[in-house]
Amino acid sequence: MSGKGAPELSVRNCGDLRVAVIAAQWHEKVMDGLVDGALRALHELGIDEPTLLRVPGSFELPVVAKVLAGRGYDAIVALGVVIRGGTPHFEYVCQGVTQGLTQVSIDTGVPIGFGVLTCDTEEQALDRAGIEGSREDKGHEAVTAAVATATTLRSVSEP
Ligand code: DLZ
Repeated sequence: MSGKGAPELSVRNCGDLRVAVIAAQWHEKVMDGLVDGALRALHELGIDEPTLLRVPGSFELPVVAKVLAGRGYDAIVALGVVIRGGTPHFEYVCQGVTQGLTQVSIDTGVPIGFGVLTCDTEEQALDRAGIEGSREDKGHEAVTAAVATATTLRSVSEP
């Protein structure tokens, strides 16, 4: 199951990479699907002992990503679900987590798979959670993208 428009990435020789998955806890059913998809993708890639850490909400993902990026991980995968409510909080959480993860990745040079769903409804999120009936599997996609990027970076030798 690959998302509409998402490339079929071929990633090889990555079983020795150190990968951490950080998962928020809001919207449990969707999160369970994202975490399962991420762990399945890692297993398919031969990465069988990833670190899995939970944080309260998506807003807490960047700080943990930053600390892990400084501890030798080759790739990090951030998973979360933010669903629009009746207040501007949605925009602030989405902006904080997106900008935070982007900044951490660029500042540290560690690729971060962006598996944070930002949806108007729970139905939209479930459709992307990689569970039965979903059309997309964003946890799986985020792992593949992060690991593919880490292998690309590893292939570029230092001058
Ligand atoms: C506060 C909040 C709200 C309203 N909605 C979500 C959400 O849909 N998804 C999510 O992951 N987290 C949400 N949070 C919690 C914030 O991410 C954060 O954990 C709190 O503001 C505490 O810092």
